[in-house]
Amino acid sequence: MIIVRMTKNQGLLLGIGLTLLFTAVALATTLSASSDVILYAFDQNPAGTDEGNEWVAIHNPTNKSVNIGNWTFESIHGTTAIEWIAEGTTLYPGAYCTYTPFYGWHNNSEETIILRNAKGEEVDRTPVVSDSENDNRYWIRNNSKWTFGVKELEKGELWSGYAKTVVDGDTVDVSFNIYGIQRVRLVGINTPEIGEDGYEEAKAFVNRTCWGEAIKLDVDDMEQYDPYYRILAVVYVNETNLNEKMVKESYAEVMYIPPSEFDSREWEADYTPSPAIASRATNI
Ligand SMILES: [Ca+2]
Ligand SMILES: [Ca+2]
Ligand SMILES: [Ca+2]
Ligand SMILES: [Ca+2]
Repeated sequence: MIIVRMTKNQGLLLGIGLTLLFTAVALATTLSASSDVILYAFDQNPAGTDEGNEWVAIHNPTNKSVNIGNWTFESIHGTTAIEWIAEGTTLYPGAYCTYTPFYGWHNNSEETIILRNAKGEEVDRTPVVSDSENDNRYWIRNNSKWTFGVKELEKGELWSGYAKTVVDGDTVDVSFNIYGIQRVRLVGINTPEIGEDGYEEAKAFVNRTCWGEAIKLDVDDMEQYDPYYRILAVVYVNETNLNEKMVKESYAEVMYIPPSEFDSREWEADYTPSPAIASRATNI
């Protein structure tokens, strides 16, 4: 099953299906077989529950499309050994593809992923690595070396994904095409913690608004990650700034922590900029 863009109903299929997200996918036309596709990144211990959130990303760094139909991923130590890529799947030049089964398939210690082509020949394999950190950090290939951490994201971009799981009123697990599933903290706001008044309401509102929806992320270019390695971003659902809406509808309070690309104080209805800020604004 290939899901490029999901509606809410299709989102329900998440629990029973496999998910493939592509930057570029099409049925095969004239394709060359190639073994230049590489394993790019994977998270064997994603933030929170591992089942359904462990991901592996592959990349086609060449200038030729590659038919990756019937290719397989093999995890050496995980409970599930082999998974197939759907027939007729093409990885365009420069494209990335993330693969996320709905069950656990990566051990957190001493795991290896092997990529094989349709003939069963090994195309690439990761080193044997462990991840005891229950957060967004993952193993990623930098040139020929694998390193552990998070990647600095290209600035000024809007990132497309879909909201896979709403963790609470200000935290959402988002599925990306390049970096798998990432925990995203809605920047500039704060919602009640579990057990506090308003917690359920805020979480339910985010669930209603964006669960299973295609969303866009405007990552905070002044501070891309918080201390827990969550991506700091404004979430857009159908062009609406969800962070701002949470404040306007009283589900969240403003929590402005500079440096930040976004001054969330402006989202409050009664916000008036100080004279100094106002005069600076007119000079821009
Ligand atoms: Ca985990
Ligand atoms: Ca991790
Ligand atoms: Ca795991
Ligand atoms: Ca930005």
